[in-house]
Amino acid sequence: MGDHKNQGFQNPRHVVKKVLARPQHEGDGAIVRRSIGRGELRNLDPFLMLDEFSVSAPAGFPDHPHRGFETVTYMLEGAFTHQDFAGHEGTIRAGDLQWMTAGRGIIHSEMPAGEGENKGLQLWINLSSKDKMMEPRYQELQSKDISRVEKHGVDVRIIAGESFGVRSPVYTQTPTMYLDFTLHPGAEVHQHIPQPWNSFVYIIEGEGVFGDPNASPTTRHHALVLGPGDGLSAWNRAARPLRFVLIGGQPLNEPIVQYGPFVMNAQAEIQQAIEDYHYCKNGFEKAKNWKSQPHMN
Ligand code: FJE
Ligand code: FE
Repeated sequence: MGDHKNQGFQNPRHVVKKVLARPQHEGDGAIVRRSIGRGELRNLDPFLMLDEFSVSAPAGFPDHPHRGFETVTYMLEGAFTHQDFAGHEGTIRAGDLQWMTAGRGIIHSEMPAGEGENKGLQLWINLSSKDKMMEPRYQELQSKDISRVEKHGVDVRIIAGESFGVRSPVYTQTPTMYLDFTLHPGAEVHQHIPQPWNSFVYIIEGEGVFGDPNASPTTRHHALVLGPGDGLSAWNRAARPLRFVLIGGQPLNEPIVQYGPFVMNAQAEIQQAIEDYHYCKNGFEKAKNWKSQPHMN
């Protein structure tokens, strides 16, 4: 639960690792800043990847498959259009959310739809062995449908989980929290995080002090991995707004075998995924003769 009181935690979480997400090429001509999923931070159970993307047409992420995890796309600026092999299609804009549970299989395209730079965050959340082959599912929320709380210079958008007593309607197959905080100059926040969960912060804008009031400030494009404890405290001592996401999840504690867009528990299951994709079976049936429509720009 979010806490508006000026008090910390019995057992505050401290920053145990700081990673700068440097730009790298992905998809078709796209640039992403990867924090989780890069060499220094392979994964943070249950999280497999966090990319901050900034893409302008004609670059993008053309037709590609997924199996065994969820992709969560949260737009910061501009728009992105998705199309999948089951006929699901839509455009998400700044503040909108697409929570896609790929389960046994999705093939889709994700392409920029706005002029100029189209920016957002894409998080990959692993699914437990019992859920990896579930039916695919989408949860889409427009910006106006995402709950927001403003209190004492703190503005939080509740994408998943709960803050300040307000709960997101998003169902998280793997228990997850995802909060988008803006702290105005001078503001601070104390956010509860369930004890056994792994958690991290990713800074979008401004600079902030995290975990320990005496820590030095961290700027944008950095991920901060949090150690054990019952919550995170953050302070904005700068003259401009601080925006960051706080993401936490219950670890699965299962073996991870990843081959690009397929994430399973064993090598044999990866072989199976490659075969299923190749022969359009076990969840990839609709791949037969499917291609995304050309994009408007
Ligand atoms: C993918 C390479 C990729 N980060 N951020 C390999 F680029 C992708 C992929 C994405 C992606 C898509 C969006 Cl909209 C935003 C992203 C990687 O699509 F899935 C594999 N396997
Ligand atoms: Fe994708």
